[in-house]
Amino acid sequence: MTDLLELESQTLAAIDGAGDEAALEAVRVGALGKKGVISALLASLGKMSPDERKIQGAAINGLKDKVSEALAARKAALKAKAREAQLAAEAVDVTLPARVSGLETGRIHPITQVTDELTAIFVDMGFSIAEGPDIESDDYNFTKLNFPPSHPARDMHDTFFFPPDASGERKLLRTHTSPVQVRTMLAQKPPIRVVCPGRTYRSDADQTHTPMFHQVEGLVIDRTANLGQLKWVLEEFCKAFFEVPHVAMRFRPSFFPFTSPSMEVDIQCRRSGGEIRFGEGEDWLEILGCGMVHANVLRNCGLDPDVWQGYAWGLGIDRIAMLKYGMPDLRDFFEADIRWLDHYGFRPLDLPTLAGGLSG
Ligand code: 2U9
Repeated sequence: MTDLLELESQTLAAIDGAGDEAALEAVRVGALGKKGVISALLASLGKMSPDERKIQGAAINGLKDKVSEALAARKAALKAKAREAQLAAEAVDVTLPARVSGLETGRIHPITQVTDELTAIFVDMGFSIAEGPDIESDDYNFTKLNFPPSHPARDMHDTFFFPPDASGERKLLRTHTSPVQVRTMLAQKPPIRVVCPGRTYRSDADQTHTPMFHQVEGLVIDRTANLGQLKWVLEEFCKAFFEVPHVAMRFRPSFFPFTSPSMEVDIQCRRSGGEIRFGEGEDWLEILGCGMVHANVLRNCGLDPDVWQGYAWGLGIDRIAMLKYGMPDLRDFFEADIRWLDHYGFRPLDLPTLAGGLSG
């Protein structure tokens, strides 16, 4: 009997001391498993006399019941403790401030915004977008565009030339996006309706000029392309871009080697108190150049000028971005100053669409 009491207190103490479910299982196997101490005691009942079995049987079965109950209670307690620990480890502080996404803090550069606005307008009119390399040949940038060999734009002061390569060819940074239209005419059969936005380079730097700037040029080649169509395209463009129902435009005669006749285009505007309004008023503002594609350019690009006509235009993206959004100094565009971008930049998800209003 003393042995049973001793065994009971030892086993219950081991159950109490089991720190986790694995340790508790080890105690259960040691007591009630196939080779466990209490199982062995139960097995010994068969060898006892009936009287002794009656007494010992009650005592051993009583011990077995107590140990089983204690094991079940300890198991439930350990499970509850493990669950509590898991809940504590996985706790989330719902009072913490939410993380601000890049979509809230990032900004679209005004040049990107205005380029997207321009391309949305021309794509809506049925134009395709074409791009080409920034590093060009003298032939595509000048010769095919009817620049005479001595033209001042070829001069070292205006154009960034690379040193001659092994074959003696002197590559350059394109001074306009016109070589993209040359490439398009050489690669595609007319009719052509294409708009070419991109970076351009000239050695020039002041409040309204930077050595790298952006242009968008357009080209239409068709059998009956004419000045009336050019005028309509530019008027529709100006109304959509400046978001006004009417624009008065002035076409002044000008000269470019690649167009004939050539014109510079002004739109009417009103300046008051540092603000500028487009489409009305008493002032004129130059915004682009245009003309009919020169017969020599058509010929240089493989087209018969007796069959095909073309009109083209070009404008500085940086300049019209400054005008539309009131940014006074072009040099700030490329300073990468985050405070400037915060102020003049656009929200990433406010994409320009003609339906939704271009500038959001
Ligand atoms: C081809 C044929 C004709 C593109 C044209 C202009 C007029 C023009 C300037 C505007 C402001 C450049 O950024 S700026 O200084 N551009 O005035 N550009 S017509 O004419 C072309 C182009 C390619 C094959």
